[in-house]
Amino acid sequence: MSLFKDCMKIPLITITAIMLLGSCQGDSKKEMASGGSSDTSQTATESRKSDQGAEAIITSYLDLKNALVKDDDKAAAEAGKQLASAFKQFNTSGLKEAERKIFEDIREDAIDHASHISTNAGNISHQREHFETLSEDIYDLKKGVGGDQKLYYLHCPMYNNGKGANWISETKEVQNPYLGKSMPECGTLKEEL
Ligand SMILES: [Cu+2]
Repeated sequence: MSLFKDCMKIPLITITAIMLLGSCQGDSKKEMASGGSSDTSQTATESRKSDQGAEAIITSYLDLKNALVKDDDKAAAEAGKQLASAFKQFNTSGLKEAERKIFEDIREDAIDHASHISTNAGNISHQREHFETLSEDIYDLKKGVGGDQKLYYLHCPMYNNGKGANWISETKEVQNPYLGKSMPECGTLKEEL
């Protein structure tokens, strides 16, 4: 981690460090291809890269949410798999120190929930249990790490015997992922993100 911190100040070494770490070879090749760039454009590349990572996470989460809206456990499992891998592939080197800390706090938990969802086709109620906590992780991610996409934080008062639960949506219109087709319009807007 401290390696990353130092590298933020020295873009050239960032490239070397990423190559040495080996887990991001695709990205480093892209950087090499556009190499010889100034510090400014290097920084732009870094931040664009992390935006794309967050975008992949949000897109997979929304796919998962929409699968649950349709009571489609198989599509939910597939989206859960995509979501876990988006979290694994997220490159934190473009994040500020505080953002990276928030992300690292979320990552393991989110991968765990997404993985359970991916292995529980045929048990949509269990997928929804994991989706509830996962939604809080995505909320924290959106708040802490950002991303440009306009999102809505919605609340279902009825889920889990009236305990209630929240989710993130790309639309203001309520399409409930917890109750699915049985009560698609149950819910209220809590916050615009
Ligand atoms: Cu589970």
